[in-house]
Amino acid sequence: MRTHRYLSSELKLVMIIIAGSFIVGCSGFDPADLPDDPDLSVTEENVFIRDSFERTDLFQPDDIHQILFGWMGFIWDFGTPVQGLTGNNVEARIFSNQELGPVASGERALYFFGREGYSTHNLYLISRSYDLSEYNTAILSFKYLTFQLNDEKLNDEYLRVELCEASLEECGVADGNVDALSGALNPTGLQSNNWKVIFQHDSSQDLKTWNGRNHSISDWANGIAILDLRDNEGTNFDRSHVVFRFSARMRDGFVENNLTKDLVDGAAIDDVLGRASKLTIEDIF
Ligand SMILES: [Ca+2]
Ligand SMILES: [Ca+2]
Repeated sequence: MRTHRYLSSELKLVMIIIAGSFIVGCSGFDPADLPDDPDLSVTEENVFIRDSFERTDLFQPDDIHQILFGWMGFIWDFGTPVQGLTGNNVEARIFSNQELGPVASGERALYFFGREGYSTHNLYLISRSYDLSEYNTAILSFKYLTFQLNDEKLNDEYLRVELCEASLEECGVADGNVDALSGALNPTGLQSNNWKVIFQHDSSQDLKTWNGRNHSISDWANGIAILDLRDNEGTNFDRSHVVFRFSARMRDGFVENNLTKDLVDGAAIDDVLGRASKLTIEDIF
């Protein structure tokens, strides 16, 4: 119980500030309302995913790393599972703060980017399937930065977090703990409307001048999504098989698809932390 009280006080700090904004979705979200550095201390028992991307490759050839970091796989919308290195310039790749601008923490962060030249693509980084059936609330926090994902003409560029609200089969992630390279991910399900948006980036926070190299640490925004794990009436949402994903959509990427040039469409994440609590949202408030 001591743990819960401790957790509760931390959560109150964050949740009071963002009261009402996230429980059912992301409408009205304003990253400026969040504390600069949410103090989400953790106990090992309630962490289900944590990744600061302090490594060279998003995925290693063995499955151990994916278990370790909590991801099922990465895929882009042509349905080709990739390791973030062979996606025909539509990729998720870890860069250091020597290669691109400063990261939110440590020395590395994960960047999503598309391909130059008006071919809009979706990129999905998919979590493993988590059994959160013993919990009432889950909180996913992370740092993010987007680069010119503010195409007003198309309103078609974003960084989102989405939750599978149907069966894992219907979401295209049938074998919830098998890595992407095995072919377990199904592009049709991945692009279906079985995924509910639980966070969307604030496009007004995305300066049109950012190019992957000219931002500062303080430009990284706080992202947070809160799941009411009790709220599964009328859906197939199964809290014993919780799968979420980062979903990025963009038109372009690096200029001339050259990693040493400016990033004119992209999104970056760092410090991903998912925690589950037995407290209900009412308890927390
Ligand atoms: Ca990092
Ligand atoms: Ca753009």
